[in-house]
Amino acid sequence: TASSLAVRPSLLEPGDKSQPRLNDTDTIAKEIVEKLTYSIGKTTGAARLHDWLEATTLVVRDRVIDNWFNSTIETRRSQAKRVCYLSMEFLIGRLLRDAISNLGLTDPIREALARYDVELDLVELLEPDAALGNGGLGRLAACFMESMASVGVPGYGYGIRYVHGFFRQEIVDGAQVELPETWLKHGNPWEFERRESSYEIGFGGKVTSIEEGGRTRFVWRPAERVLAVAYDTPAVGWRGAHVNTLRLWSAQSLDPILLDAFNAGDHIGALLESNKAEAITRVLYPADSHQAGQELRLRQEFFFSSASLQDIIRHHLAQYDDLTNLADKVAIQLNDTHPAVSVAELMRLLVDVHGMEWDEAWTITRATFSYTNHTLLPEALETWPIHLFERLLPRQMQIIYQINAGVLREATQGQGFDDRTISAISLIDEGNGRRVRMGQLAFVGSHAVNGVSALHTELMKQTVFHDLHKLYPSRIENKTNGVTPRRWLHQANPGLSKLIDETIGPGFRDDIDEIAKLDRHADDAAFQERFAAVKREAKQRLATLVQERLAIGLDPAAIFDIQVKRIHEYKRQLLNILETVALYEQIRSLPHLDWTPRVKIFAGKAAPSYVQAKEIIHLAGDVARVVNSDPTVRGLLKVVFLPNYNVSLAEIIMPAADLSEQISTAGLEASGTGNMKFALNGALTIGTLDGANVEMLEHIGEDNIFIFGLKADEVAKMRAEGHGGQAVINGQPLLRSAIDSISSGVFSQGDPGRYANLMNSIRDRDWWMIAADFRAYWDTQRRLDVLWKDRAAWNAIAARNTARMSWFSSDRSIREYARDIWKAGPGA
Ligand code: B1H
Repeated sequence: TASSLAVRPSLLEPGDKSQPRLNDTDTIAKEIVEKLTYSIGKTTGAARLHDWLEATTLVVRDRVIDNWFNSTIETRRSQAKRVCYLSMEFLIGRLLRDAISNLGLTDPIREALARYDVELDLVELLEPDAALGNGGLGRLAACFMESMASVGVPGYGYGIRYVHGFFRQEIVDGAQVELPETWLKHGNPWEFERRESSYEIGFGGKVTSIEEGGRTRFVWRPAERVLAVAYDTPAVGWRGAHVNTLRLWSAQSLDPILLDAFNAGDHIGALLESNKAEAITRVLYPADSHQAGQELRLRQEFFFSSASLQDIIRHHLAQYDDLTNLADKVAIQLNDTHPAVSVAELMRLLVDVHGMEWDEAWTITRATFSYTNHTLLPEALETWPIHLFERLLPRQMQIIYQINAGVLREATQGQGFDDRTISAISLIDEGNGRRVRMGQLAFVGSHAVNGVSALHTELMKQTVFHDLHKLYPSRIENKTNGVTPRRWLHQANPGLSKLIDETIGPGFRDDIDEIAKLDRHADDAAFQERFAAVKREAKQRLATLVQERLAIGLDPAAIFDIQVKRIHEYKRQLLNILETVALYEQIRSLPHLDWTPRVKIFAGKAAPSYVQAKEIIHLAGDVARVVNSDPTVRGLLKVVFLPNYNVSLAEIIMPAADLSEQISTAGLEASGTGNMKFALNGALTIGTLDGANVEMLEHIGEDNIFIFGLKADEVAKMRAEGHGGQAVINGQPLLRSAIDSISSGVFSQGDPGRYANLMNSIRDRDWWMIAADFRAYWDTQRRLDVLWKDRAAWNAIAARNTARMSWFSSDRSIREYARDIWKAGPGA
């Protein structure tokens, strides 16, 4: 088990005689007290919990660093290919428990702290949750960092060190209020500033050309320059075998203060430039599945792209002194289009700065980059107005035109495509006031383009990239998402991990596929009971949290029916709320029936400017208030909206779910990853045939997952035929009554108009197929009510979910990327 895992002996530099660190409780206790004394300046008697957190972190960090050096040295020595994962978001959450658990230090640290009456669990809770991301896309990047380290891929995450991560959500009078998040307030022991790794990033200015040896050379003279400074955080793999680096960039001005201006009495003006520079990495845009179109966002994208590429090139030149082999030694993955400007910037660096010929640079660029698409939603596809792009990045704009000319030449001369196809392929959208299409840029600049589930990848070929797919028919491939079982099973659910240990042995911790051995036990009554007991304990923990935070009492004997994710119309929290209202009304009118007790739990943040999403949050809270105070449904129905959903809250919620809601309008959720975390922890899924649900059905089997509703092609067809909601509503009394109640103010006393827009949108267009899917959803929920009463049957299905989810480990995803796209990692 975890405590018997030893950290690898430290190698450090060849010839280093330092002894490997000991990990017994005595040694750890001694080191923690030493840190407390000499690094923090506290006695054990005076130390507060925060001090213990810091001291413990430093002790763990020392061990991480030993392994970090080993990994870095080994990658360099073996000249292994490096994988650079460029992402605007890394939603890594807390790091201490992750590091402790992956290093196998849980028991000695727990015991060492206990000697001073300090509880490790309480210490861990004090660490701020690093929320450098919005949702699934950012969390995927975090799972991938952990899996790259666990699988042994030399990975470098590149992103932005936002001072303010994802906003903190409070609910005030039912409405979402956004508050600034300040994760760096008490410093961050996990990061190391690398002042020696700083790069100048330019914006604006002019491009000139000079003739040089029969060749035109372009020189960009930016009007503004800011400094990108690196901050490195170690990413520890399972058993500490490999430690990778997450390098986040922070913006600084080259001149901290304009002294002339200051001395002339202009004290504010003297700081303007430095404020403007630092603004670039100040805040994370809270836009999920929606393009944030402001100039500052484009600055962020170019800033971290350029800094990362300059770093990659410097590193590569230092080792190989040659750029022609760049693609053999580096793979760069573009996590969505947010770093897509990298394609133009790498061309600029190779051609303008390093003097390479255009054609050779283009071959290398395409061989180096690959691109992951995460959404088909039109409103999320990034495009930038040409005038903004060329004002901010004049040379990159020229390069994009030149790339475009080459691609369009291929399409017309090589393929004889017609005008419509050509304008669909073009990197420039001529229709909407001329814009640069970042998806097209990322696509043509990459040798591989992937979707994140089988269905999503198919739809990519049919929709957004239909025409580019015709031009480059072998470029698109699928890489279904995954989640790391270390964080989402071992750490989040130690009770379940222990039960699995005791049932099939600990081998599943090293090879998650072994978890399939649980399948044989799923029908065993004694095992089912232990499985149910673990679930019950997790539900009790969540119930305690809900009691503390919201003063709502939950009965762990009820079905915990949970939908947690960003609030978005396509994710259809509204469908869930309408079913809740319909159920509430049914229980009230037929109280003598044998209802199955349910707790409906919601959590998630809305983008601050997304009106409908905010109304949905308000409605969930309004419904909760009315339902929870109605004595006629007491013990049968409770509704909870938990504020401030984040990674740490997810770690408590995932193990506590009986039922996982994955009910997006089919064709709109690219993959989903919460669906995987829930099922791995033994929740049953009620869901549509969307995203990775489709593949979960294949792995878990149709008897063990609860699929309902329209399929993607049916949704597309109905939309094309101008489907509206009213006719459907008229034929469904339960739905009609729920909508009428909400519209008439039953849940918003004194403000009956509050949900008029939300309800009318279902009656009129029903764009998200809420009315269309209501009946199928309701029926499936009632089937689950019946199933719940057969405890053995439910528990068997729950256990089979856990047993059959191993394919959704991000280790599998990473091995596929490494083998098919990066040609890197063990065995490459
Ligand atoms: C996903 C985003 C996203 N898809 C734009 N797209 C953003 C788009 O700040 N922005 O501008 C931020 C995020 N995020 C999610 O990615 C999908 O909706 C999920 O289905 C998927 O599981 C996840 C990871 O692939």
